[in-house]
Amino acid sequence: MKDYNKIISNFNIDGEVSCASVYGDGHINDTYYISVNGKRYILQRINKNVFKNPPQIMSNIEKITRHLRQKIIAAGGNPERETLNIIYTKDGKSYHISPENDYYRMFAFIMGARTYQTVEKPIHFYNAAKAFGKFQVLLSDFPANELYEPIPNFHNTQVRYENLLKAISDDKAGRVKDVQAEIEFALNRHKDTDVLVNLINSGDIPLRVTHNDTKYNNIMIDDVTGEGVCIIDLDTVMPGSLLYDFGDSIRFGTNPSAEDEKDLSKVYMDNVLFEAFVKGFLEVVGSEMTPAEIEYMAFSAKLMTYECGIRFLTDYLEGDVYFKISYPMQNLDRTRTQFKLVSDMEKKMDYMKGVVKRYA
Ligand code: ADP
Ligand code: GN1
Ligand code: MG
Repeated sequence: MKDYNKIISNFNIDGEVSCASVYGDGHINDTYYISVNGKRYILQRINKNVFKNPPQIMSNIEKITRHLRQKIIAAGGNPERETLNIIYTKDGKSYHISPENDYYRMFAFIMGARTYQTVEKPIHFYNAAKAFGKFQVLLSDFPANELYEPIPNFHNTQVRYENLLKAISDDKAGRVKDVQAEIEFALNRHKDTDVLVNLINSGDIPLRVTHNDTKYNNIMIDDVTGEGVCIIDLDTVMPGSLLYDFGDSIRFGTNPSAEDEKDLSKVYMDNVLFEAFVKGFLEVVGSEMTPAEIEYMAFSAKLMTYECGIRFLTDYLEGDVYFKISYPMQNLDRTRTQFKLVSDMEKKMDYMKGVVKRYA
């Protein structure tokens, strides 16, 4: 058990911890729910293996939340709920370094809302699409050159593919022999890795300031209204394609089962949820999107799912060094769900393109 009091004594809040527990289902940081003097907070230990330079990501988050806060106030919204609020340390920093050299940060807990691991109602997913779209619009005038790139090539699918090839040839964990079918699935789709990278390099698809990790458990859904209240997990906000955000939302949210579901018959892309998200997203950002962005929306859903599958497979082959796991084969189960979703989307690609066309 952590000495929460010792950690939080460095932050600008008074009182003793009355309740604390490990919290959430993120794959990266260690997250804790903390209650102090009746007020609730999120405490996080930043994953230093993933984020090599925590002060840089905190600098990004300070700037982004400041920008969002101003915009939310100007629009008459509630900045305490509609964006993350950093709790600063007593010496005015956005993070605290412990004697063990761990980086901790705190946020005000967003009340009256929650995250979900799967979509309970299509309307929630439609609302999430609008909120992710709004996030995009609010950051459209953010100066991208002020942001550090927390993880270079984060959604460069070519680089992700090269990392997979290296993991296969290194075979560090001796697992290559057990995953031939998954490797073959990934290699067979090699050509897809070039598509968005080439369109971005040629300037046909613009770089914007994007979230880059728009899974459904990175948005707080209001308990009463069902609206998407706040986009959280801002660690990977950096220049990227809007299609990364659209595609990753579809990858995670349209699957009615868990990301590590073992029964693959339960894993598919739900058409109703796809349509709900497309509708909401296009309603908010459609008018700002270029024709190429719209054209590649359906493809981006498949690509982001494929890329995520490649990342899980790479991590499995490297011995589970990146994503948190709670049992030994979890990264392989995650790989299989992603590849099942890719197959399903391949079958539904014409349908998906038709839906985009209908709402664009
Ligand atoms: P990770 O990077 O590991 O995914 P997140 O920042 O997404 O970590 O946080 C993990 C979970 O903690 C979220 O899915 C959400 O349920 C919860 N959470 C994070 N920030 C807040 C907040 N400010 N208020 C309430 N819950 C939060
Ligand atoms: C991680 O942190 P979390 O759980 O929201 C990962 C995403 C993956 C996702 C797969 C920084 O997101 O890129 O798509 O797992 N975040 C990072 O579920 O690598
Ligand atoms: Mg998260």
